[in-house]
Amino acid sequence: MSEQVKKPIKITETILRDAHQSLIATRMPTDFMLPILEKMDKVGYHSVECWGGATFDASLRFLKEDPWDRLRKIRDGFKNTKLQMLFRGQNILGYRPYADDVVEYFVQKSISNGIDIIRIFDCLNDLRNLQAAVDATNKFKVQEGRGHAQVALSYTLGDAYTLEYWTDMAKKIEEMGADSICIKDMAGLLVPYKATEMISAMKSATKLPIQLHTHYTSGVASMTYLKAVEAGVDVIDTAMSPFALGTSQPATEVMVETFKGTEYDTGFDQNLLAEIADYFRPYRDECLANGLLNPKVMGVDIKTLLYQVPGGMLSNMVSQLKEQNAEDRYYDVLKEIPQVRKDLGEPPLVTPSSQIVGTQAVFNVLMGERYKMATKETKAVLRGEYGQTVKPMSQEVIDKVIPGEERITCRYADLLGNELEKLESEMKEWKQQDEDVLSYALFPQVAKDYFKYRQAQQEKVDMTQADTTNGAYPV
Ligand SMILES: [Mn+2]
Repeated sequence: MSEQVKKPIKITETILRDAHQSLIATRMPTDFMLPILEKMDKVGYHSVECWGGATFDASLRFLKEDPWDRLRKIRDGFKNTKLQMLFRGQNILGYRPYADDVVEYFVQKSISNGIDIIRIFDCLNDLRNLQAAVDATNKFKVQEGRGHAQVALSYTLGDAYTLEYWTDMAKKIEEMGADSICIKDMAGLLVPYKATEMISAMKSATKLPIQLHTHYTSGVASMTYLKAVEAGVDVIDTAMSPFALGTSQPATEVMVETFKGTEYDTGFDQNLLAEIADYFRPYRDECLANGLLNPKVMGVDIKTLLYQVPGGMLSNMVSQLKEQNAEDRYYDVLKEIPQVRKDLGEPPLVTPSSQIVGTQAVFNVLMGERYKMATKETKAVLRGEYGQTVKPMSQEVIDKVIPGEERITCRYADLLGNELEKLESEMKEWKQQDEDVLSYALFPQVAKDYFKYRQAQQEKVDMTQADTTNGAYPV
């Protein structure tokens, strides 16, 4: 027998970002992370995902932490391991499209503060919404000697999403100057044998490394990774066991053990991983005890597979129906979702398209007539402001919701003037570091509240002097 060719599977650890975002609403504080970084740095991870997504918002809003400070501290802790972040294309880490000057500046500051790999996605898979961030990464890679642009495709099911669609996208991503591709399966819809087909097809379409990101929500994720690895995927995303499974990722230790002794052996030290898990486990217990971690999210949610709707979107929908005293319409709304999705050009369901489709479906059902009322966001999607969808949108719905209005076919950001200067002038009284303008750009009110809190801390405001009703914060 010929000697086995070694092809160790690479691992991105998500416990500092997606795992706690998915399980405990992104509440893990920086001070808890820092003592374990030195050990994590010795594992040999391909990268550690630690920033982006909701971490930025939650740091400022709930933890009263500067997200930039978190990034710099994590960078200091990882001497050998690459740091990775998630980036919402033209929406950066926020919820609206930004002008290119803000996108470019954000990328520059992310890299200079410590990020190596930027994973960039768009909720419609409109690659035009990713180009500015990819170009900026490539530009600062040259300047900073660090930076990797990974383009993520939001994985979804539907007529339009054939193997040809995915492989065609892979070729375009290669052409646009990305360093790697991620298949981002936010709802856990990619089942094991489909992963074999998908990864094989992608590998023959592009030379770029391919990373797979999924969630355990529907219960198939570790089997999907096994088939994907056998089909040649280069990197998988996993989370240390105390914050794995459920709505999070498959467990790091389990995947490492699965490939031990095979050509895909990671070579990771299980004893070291066990020491790291020991550090996180008491915190998991604490989160279970204080209710931050709800045991409900740890099970298998098979509705995800039945309705192809991400878990987060279902819980949003339930709370919207509750507010209207219409919980009995749950299944009507579930049935309405595919119709709305079709009307809007069959987009993937990921932030923010998931919320837009879900909310419109609730409106359609509760009003008793389709599109009798349309949300601001539904109108914006129909006007083309979020980008181009894979299938055409319904002309009938366009005529009903935005009659006579002009629709956009260009990239929306091309219509936006530069924004940085205006943002700088709005927040200059609070500015203590260059990065503050970017925090303000993403979350103006939340950032301002944080800046006030920071100032109060620095001025050592005494509890007895603090004007709590007007929002001044004691130390
Ligand atoms: Mn995710």
